[in-house]
Amino acid sequence: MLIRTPKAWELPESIVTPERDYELRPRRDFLKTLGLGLAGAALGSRAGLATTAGFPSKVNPDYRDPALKPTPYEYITSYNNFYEFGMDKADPKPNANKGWKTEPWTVEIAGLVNKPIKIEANDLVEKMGGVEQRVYRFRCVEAWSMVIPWDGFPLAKLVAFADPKPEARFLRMTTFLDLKNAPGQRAGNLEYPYVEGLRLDEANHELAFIATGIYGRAIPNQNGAPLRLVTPWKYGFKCVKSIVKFEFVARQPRNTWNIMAANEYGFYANVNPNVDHPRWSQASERVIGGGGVLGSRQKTLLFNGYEKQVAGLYQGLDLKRNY
Ligand SMILES: Nc1nc2c(c(=O)[nH]1)N[C@H]1C(S)=C(S)[C@@H](COP(=O)(O)O)O[C@H]1N2
Ligand SMILES: [Mo]
Repeated sequence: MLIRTPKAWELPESIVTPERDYELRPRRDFLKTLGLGLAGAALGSRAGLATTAGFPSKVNPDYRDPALKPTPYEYITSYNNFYEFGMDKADPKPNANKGWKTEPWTVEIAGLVNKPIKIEANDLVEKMGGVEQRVYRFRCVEAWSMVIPWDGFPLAKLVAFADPKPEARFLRMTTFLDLKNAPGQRAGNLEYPYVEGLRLDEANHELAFIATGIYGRAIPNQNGAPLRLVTPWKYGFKCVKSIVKFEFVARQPRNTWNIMAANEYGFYANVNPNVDHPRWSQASERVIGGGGVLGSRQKTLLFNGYEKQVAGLYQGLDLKRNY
């Protein structure tokens, strides 16, 4: 039997087990966060929170399944994957709030489009007609999940705004590069900048969303301020954070985790309980914040519960090969 030495950037197998993953330390803080609600909108302008345009957001009832119980705000904003700011779940919150500025923030729309533009994130939100709130399931490839009330706008609006040329078939999204403020980039724990991609029909799907907020407040730095992708039927690594560039391209782009380990992370990243990760099962998931500190477990659903909406995108595609 071959014994592999995991590389520094690889996800350790221990993170998919329900052991002592959710540290006991932040538990105290959860008690302080009850009753955010109404104060939310005003908090948007506080230091560390960016892209305040569009708030207060309005709930879109079409994307709010009453069966879903949102994960407490404190878990969503302190249990993070954002390797630019460190590899532990607790790293991004402190490290992304030590002087890294996410406002103002320039976003570039480029590539095969009729309307290339460089625009400030708040101005982009205004052009998109403000923000709405949707409650989505969130499933990380590491087999944990949350339910997140996102504020933002449909990605399809940005695509329409860009007015892609007929040759554009994919959308490539790139995160910032800032060696001074991002210790993970200095350490080179992944190849940077972080990039992700979608087919254009995926980008235009009604569920694909650009989040600028959580729970009605501007999105915190650690969650990908000022704007990040949300594709709820795909594994979390698809949801590229702190985007600086939307580039319309003709050919399928590479994505960061696929570059790091192509046999473990594909382009599609569709949530699929029937296709295991080479090193762990994807059949079930640990619910963060559910049932005590360690979370309860539940079965993982095909396309993360959005099969009815998205299965049509993948008709005829071998989901085992196209993981
Ligand atoms: N730029 C960037 N985007 C990223 C990541 C990252 O390390 N860098 N991690 C991804 C992974 S693996 C997950 S699970 C989600 C986590 O989002 P959250 O911290 O808001 O829950 O962000 C994704 N987007
Ligand atoms: Mo993830």
